[in-house]
Amino acid sequence: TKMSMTTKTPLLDIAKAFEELSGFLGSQTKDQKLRLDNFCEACSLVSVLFSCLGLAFKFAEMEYVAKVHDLVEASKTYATLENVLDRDVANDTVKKPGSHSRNLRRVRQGLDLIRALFEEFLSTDDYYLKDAASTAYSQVCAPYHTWAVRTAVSAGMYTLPTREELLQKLNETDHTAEKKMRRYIEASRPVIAYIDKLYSSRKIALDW
Ligand code: 1PZ
Repeated sequence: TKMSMTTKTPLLDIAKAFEELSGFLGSQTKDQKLRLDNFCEACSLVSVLFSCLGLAFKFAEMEYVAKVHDLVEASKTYATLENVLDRDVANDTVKKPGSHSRNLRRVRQGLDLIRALFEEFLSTDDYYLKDAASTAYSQVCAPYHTWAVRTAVSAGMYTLPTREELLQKLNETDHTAEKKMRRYIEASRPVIAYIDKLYSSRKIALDW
């Protein structure tokens, strides 16, 4: 209905938060930098999606939330994403397990996974989410995950809710979800590209 197009839902909050970030990046003058606390706020909203995925993805939720939490802690010391990278480059800890720059890279992969998942979701009307989720995962995350993690994820795919169940949990219909997912897909792209550039401009390859 017309009402639910504009009703406040988790998906709308997520789309809006990323539009704010991408809007900021688009309007950015030379010395404005993306603030880490603003970035973390948007990333935290994404966590609600996990509560819709069921117990099998509890581990993914804990992993994602822990990484975002680490960046929230870092935001008390580092004002911007650039500051985080610069510090880890200076200390040679960009890829060190648990470092802020490594956790930022992981969170970025989570954001990209959701983008890919929404794209898959919109390109089919399958009753089960397994194929959409598997395709998104294999494109975005699988290349960087260990065999053990990939195996656990592919087993978990069978336990995903159905399309209808997911929409219901998100308080959406196919119709109301579509526009919000598209908004996230568009808004997350420049944010993800911005993060990638933080690494590549410092000569850090993105193959991990
Ligand atoms: C209908 C929706 C279906 C979505 C299915 C998506 C399944 C994704 C499962 C991802 C499991 C990740 C498990 C752990 C990965 C870890 O190896 C790395 C370790 O990083 P390290 O500590 O070595 O630096 N952790 C991560 O990559 C953290 C982020 C993973 C979570 C991303 C998912 C976010 C999106 C979920 C969609 C709602």
